[in-house]
Amino acid sequence: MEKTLVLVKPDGVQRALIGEIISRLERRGLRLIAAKFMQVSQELAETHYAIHKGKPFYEGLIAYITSAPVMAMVWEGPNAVAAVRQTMGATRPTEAAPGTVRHDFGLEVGRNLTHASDTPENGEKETALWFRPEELVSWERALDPWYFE
Ligand code: D4T
Repeated sequence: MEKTLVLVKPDGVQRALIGEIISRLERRGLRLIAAKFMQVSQELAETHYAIHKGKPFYEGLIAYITSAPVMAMVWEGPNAVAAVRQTMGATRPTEAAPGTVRHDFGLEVGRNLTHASDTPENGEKETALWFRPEELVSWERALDPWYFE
């Protein structure tokens, strides 16, 4: 089953939107398999955002993600990566479609509330970066056949 890392970033945590965001993913039919509320270390932030090192927004991005706790989660499901990115909306909230998390709650790219893996490969890599294997819970929901074909 495809996996994706989802972070409710510090602005989402401070604005008490953890429940709203989890609720949208649950209602979509995705299955939660790991979660932890944590303060992100400088080292983890730099590894996670290594691809952006050197870009003008990099320092601000690291400061933002380490500024308060995050809710880190792994969700799985068919096409989980595309489904979650669709639920979150475009990176820039003013370009996100109405009904998405970033449209409904955001204004600025540097306060865009969530992170979600952008490819299935990165879903696997980011899951391994943020969670130890024993933190992933393999389980079946009683209603899985009503969500998954
Ligand atoms: P994340 O990784 O946070 O889910 O964002 P996206 O996958 O949607 O977008 P991204 O990797 O292009 O950007 C990572 C992160 O950097 C911030 N950012 C981005 C920013 O502050 N200014 C910018 O101009 C861009 C492109 C927002 C998300």
